[in-house]
Amino acid sequence: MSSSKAYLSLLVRIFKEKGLETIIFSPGSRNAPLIMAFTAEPAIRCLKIPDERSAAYFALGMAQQTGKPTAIACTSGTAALNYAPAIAEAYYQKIPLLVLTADRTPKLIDQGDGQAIRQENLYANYIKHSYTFPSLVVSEKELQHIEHMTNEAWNNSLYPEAGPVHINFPFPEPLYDFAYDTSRKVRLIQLKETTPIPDTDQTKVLAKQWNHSKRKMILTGLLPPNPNLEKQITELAQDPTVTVLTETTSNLYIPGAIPGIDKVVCTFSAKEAEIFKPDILLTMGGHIVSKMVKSFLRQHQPASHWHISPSGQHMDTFQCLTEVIPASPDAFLDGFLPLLQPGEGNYRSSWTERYNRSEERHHSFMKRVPFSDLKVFDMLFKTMPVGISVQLANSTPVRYSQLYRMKKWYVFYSNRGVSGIDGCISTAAGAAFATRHDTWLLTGDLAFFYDTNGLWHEYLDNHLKIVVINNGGGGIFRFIEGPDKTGHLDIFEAPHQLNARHAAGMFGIRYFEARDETSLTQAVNRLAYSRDTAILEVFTPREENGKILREYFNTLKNK
Ligand SMILES: Cc1ncc(C[n+]2csc(CCOP(=O)(O)OP(=O)(O)O)c2C)c(N)n1
Ligand SMILES: [Mg+2]
Repeated sequence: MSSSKAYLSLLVRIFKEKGLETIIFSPGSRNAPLIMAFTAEPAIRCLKIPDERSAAYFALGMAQQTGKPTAIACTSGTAALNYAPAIAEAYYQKIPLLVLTADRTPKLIDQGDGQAIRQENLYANYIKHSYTFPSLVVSEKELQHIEHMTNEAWNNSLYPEAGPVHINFPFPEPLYDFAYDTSRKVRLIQLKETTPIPDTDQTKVLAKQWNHSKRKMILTGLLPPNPNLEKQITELAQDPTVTVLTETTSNLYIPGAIPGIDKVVCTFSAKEAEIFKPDILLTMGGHIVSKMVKSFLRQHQPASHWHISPSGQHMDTFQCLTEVIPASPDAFLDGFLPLLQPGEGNYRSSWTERYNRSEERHHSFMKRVPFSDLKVFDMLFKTMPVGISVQLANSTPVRYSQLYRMKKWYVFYSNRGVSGIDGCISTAAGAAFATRHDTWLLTGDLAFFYDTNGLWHEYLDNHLKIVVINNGGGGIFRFIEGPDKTGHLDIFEAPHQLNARHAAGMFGIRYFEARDETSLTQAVNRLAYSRDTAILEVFTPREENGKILREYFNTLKNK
């Protein structure tokens, strides 16, 4: 192998063989060897996004949709630090990313060299695995070690559950002397994915307990669409002693299930909460959005909480975990369902009745609610085109979405791993780019302005549509208890007079705006038919939204 970095040919070829399709570069000099190595391999698509924070979220959006690792590569220094937010989100949302950071050689760290920080294990607290490659790779033994680490890095990004893996490359100068070398046969280390089979004895014990209980609750978190799981839970929901609570981001449409959890839980008095709490709680999927159901189940803890986790993660969200089921939900329910006997009781109907009461009040409230965030989301979920993917930005968009019974033809995604408002546009852009499928991002204004760099690249196309609900600041802080009692609401809300028109202009994106029901109906249509990426900005009354939402919940609560 000719140059000191020729070993990079091995890395590229192993990743290619493993199935890497896309790598996203951010500009720099130290990462030149990586740029030259990957661009020499025609099978791998090389993209470029200047802002590392945005590039990492874009890669996350792609991997969120493909289920395959997307690679990102940057230069040394703060460039690498800017990957951190998306890496943390990928870690907690279990999305595969290959994070490649170029670095100075060890002798230059803390010695006054530019762009030099301690990058070894830089993302320690939210990375599945971190490798630092040697600065110099010449011997056969060293090459075999590179092969081993490269294979392991790929496999670790997917098994037993997906997540981000980091490789740090201390590159000595010269940086531009790379030549792609395909002479050497590459060694691949296969890791055969096995679906963990639940222990039948454990399943029998659980089924016995389940059959004896009169109050069982299934609560689903963040999940990609899964028709098989939907069928299994629909069967479970036939049992009158079982209530099924789903979230919009669970993408499960189950007859008889409760899709608007907050609309029911907000109505419970302390005494009622004890009646509505389950004896057994069965959870599956990722993070739960509803703050109300979290506080309800933490205060009124079930005797048993079973969590299904393929990697055996002890996610104790309600501080009453009693069982971890190390399997995929499908595999566990396959063995569990045949052992069940339907019970007798009114647990399910007590929840359904309360839900139906709230639904009635919801619809009558919607008929008289003035133009506001609540009304805008109601109209959007009734008029957005069929079959689109919906990316929900954090803060109120993902929360408002929980208040509506969704149509089966929408698929929902949201960065609920760490719930940051800092990468919502970039993630949606990556998802639209990877799928070439109509993707609508519903975002607040602060989240929009925070990530306008998510528009700063050449991979925007007509599949991406952005709806900005501009309520003049962090509207959520006008609804939750606390901020308005501090006397410093402005620090929480960060009010502003900005609009998205100029950002759209800067990036050459079509722009529509709406300020009432009529203009919103027209604008949603124009957005849907726009042949290019487009932004619809909807202005709502800053000081009214929080009051209206509080009045909405009070209406549901009233005896
Ligand atoms: C990176 C990051 N910084 C701060 C927060 C805290 N935070 C949560 S919601 C929110 C306000 C978001 O405002 P906007 O996007 O306008 O949504 P709205 O509340 O108005 O719906 C903030 C600042 C966060 N989640 N992520
Ligand atoms: Mg806002």
